[in-house]
Amino acid sequence: MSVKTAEFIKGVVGDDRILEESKLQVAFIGRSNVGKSSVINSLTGRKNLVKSSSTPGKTREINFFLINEKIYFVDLPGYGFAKASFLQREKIRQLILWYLTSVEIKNRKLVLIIDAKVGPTKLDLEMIDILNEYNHEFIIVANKADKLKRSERNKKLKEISEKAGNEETIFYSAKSGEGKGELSNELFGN
Ligand SMILES: Nc1nc2c(ncn2[C@@H]2O[C@H](COP(=O)(O)OP(=O)(O)OP(=O)(O)O)[C@@H](O)[C@H]2O)c(=O)[nH]1
Ligand SMILES: [Mg+2]
Repeated sequence: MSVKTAEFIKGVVGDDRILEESKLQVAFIGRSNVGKSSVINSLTGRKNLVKSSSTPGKTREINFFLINEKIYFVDLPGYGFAKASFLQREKIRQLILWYLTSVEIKNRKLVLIIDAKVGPTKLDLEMIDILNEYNHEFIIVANKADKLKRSERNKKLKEISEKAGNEETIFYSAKSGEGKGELSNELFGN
């Protein structure tokens, strides 16, 4: 996909008319610090569209970015930020659940981002259970693939499909740009 325009629209923490719009929403879900914001930046070719940071747990809202005036990229807050209080974590969990179960959304695609080197964690597997429970199809993006040796890849892919089910998995690196074409093709057919 060639990105001509990309702009931040708003952060959402509850009911909002933006959910009901007919535009496609591509939502990025994943653990805190797994690289959701970085993946959005690399996919759109905008270095600073979304703030990424080495301090995890910064994103507390569901952030909507409008791409080419027709598709929303949705940056969800990360789950499992260890340093957050129980209440903060619970709030984020509820917000993610609310987005996933929102019936107003007409047209969406879900991208679950996991760490390529770490593989699916317990929390990732819980998220996969939730996605399956609500019959949501999703693509798995194994980000930070630059940390993997070529020789480790097949083993990792096997581990991911054994633990996470046979979802489509794409090795990705927001750092090197690996996987951009494949993910874009998977989402938009180009
Ligand atoms: N090596 C490597 N580092 C990455 C990659 N993607 C992201 N990072 C780093 O991982 C850290 C977290 O990235 P973010 O994009 O902020 O992660 P996030 O999932 O949006 O985090 P929260 O908003 O806190 O949930 C940053 O230090 C990034 O530079 C990647 O592909 N490779
Ligand atoms: Mg983020």
